[in-house]
Amino acid sequence: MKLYDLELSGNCYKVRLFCALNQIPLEICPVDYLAGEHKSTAYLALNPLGEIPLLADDGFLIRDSQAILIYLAQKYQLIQWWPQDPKHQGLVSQWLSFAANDIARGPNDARLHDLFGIELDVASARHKARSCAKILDEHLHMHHWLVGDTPTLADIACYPYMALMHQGGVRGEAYPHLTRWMNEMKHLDGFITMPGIE
Ligand SMILES: N[C@@H](CCC(=O)N[C@@H](CS)C(=O)NCC(=O)O)C(=O)O
Repeated sequence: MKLYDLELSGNCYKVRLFCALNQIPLEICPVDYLAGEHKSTAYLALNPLGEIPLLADDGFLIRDSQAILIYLAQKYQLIQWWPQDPKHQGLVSQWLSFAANDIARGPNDARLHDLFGIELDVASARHKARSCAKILDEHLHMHHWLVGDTPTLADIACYPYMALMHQGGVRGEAYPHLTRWMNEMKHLDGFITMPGIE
């Protein structure tokens, strides 16, 4: 399986982390982001959205980090990560959506502005980042993992950009339960890191 990847991308890191935690072999195919390779005709033929990550599995192409996580969990029957009962699966999906929407427009956007110089409303992004941190902190005050008693795809999808939030000018210290959870993620067997996550 080939992952079209950028080392500095938290979305790509979600896939790399999940594969590392589950010993899923992955061929990393670095995309030259600065040169705009993800907008080249050849790449757009693979992913018309011009985004990474993209997973290629024996001719089957799938984009979007959340969708890739579900595909891998289902393919390898890692049902502890992607519970099959409706309520737990619904709750995991709820956090996958939170990662793809709220976290993307909050800590992810603030980091894009500060680290990569992308022009956007950074005050709004930081405000949304703090809101994400507060929501997660309150949830993790009452729950050890985001859903159920063990880590799931919900934790994998939400973790990277929360752990990178400081690169968008929002510190995590004010959120003790979020900090506890982020530390526990680092202690999972097989955990790998990425630049920006100490
Ligand atoms: N919802 C997608 C978002 C992917 C995404 O925005 N990727 C960024 C890199 S982290 C990208 O390729 N941006 C290029 C662009 O939007 O033009 C996911 O979760 O994978």
